[in-house]
Amino acid sequence: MRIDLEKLKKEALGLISGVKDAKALEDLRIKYLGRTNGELTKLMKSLPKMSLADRRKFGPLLNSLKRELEAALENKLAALKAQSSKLKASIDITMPGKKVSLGHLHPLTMVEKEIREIFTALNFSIVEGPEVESEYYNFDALNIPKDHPAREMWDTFWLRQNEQLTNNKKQLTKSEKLKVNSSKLLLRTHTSPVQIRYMETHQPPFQIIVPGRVFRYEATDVSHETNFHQVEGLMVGKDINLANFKFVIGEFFKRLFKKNVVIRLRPSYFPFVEPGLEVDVKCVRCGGKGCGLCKESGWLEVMGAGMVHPKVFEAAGYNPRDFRGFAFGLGLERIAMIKYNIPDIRLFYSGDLRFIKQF
Ligand code: YSA
Repeated sequence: MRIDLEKLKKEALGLISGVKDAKALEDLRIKYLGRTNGELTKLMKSLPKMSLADRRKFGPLLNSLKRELEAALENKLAALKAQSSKLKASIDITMPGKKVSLGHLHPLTMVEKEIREIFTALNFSIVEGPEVESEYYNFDALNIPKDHPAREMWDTFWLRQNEQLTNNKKQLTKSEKLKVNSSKLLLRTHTSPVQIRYMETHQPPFQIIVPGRVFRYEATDVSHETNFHQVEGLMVGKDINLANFKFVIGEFFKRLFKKNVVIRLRPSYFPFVEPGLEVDVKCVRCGGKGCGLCKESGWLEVMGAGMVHPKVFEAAGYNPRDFRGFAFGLGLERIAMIKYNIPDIRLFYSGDLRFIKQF
């Protein structure tokens, strides 16, 4: 009995002193001094069954252990309370909180989103196409024949010949074989191949835009990247003409730059349009007087465009006598640079947070 009491005392005092919170302390009180099942309580309850000699011996010992445990519990509770109020006092609730910086969209994503919204409001549908493209769609079907000097306008990243495509040739139809034969794979150099892909499977009238990533094997500088984005536009119907084009892009630029914009169309050459055009807008910063943004010219070059070439309609399976249409292609980075006054295209992909956080 003597040994048991010593062990109980040592164990209980050890546990009480190691306790970290009031709840655990209360659990210990119940474990040892709980009214029905407390370990010490049970020993005290067994006193009446003991012999007189044992009662005289153990009664005082049990009582003194009970007082000792009660005192230890009380002291520990006081210590825990003091500790928690000290902790509370060290939190200064008048201090300003830490600023949580929220993420946001990349400026290119913001401009692309805005362009999508504007054209959707003008009743255009949004279409996408593959980034790995065949030579057929990227060049041939767009009236850019092999070995034609015009092809040099688009410096190309070529991919290794796709063996699967050539192995499967036997199962292809005659017209599919024709495409595959001329189809080395490449990273598309512009979004124009989606014009052909869309017309192959849809009948006019329709109007679409095609936002997407394009790739060019060329040196980078302030206005050129090897990996950039374009937005293609295509509207085809029975009697679409350049006046329709002028209205649509006039409306587009007015909504994008949130002011009236003066547009200038200049003759240009792209093999997939006739006539071909270059579109300029009067400098949105200086209003045409000449500044750093427009390189003192008063005008900003914003897109290539034109009336769809009959050969492109033919390649897509249309009779060119039946339909007319306009097409255009703009560089997303260049538009974002004008809109946000960004001096160097390479900033978009620099990952520099000082740049990104400004938007
Ligand atoms: C023209 C007529 C159409 O009917 C339809 C589309 C086009 C556009 C044509 N497919 C094209 O790619 N023309 S382009 O070579 O002059 O590029 C279009 C736009 O992409 C340019 O006006 C420019 O804003 C942007 N761009 C071209 N090369 C770039 C570039 N942006 C960044 N880095 C480059 N390396």
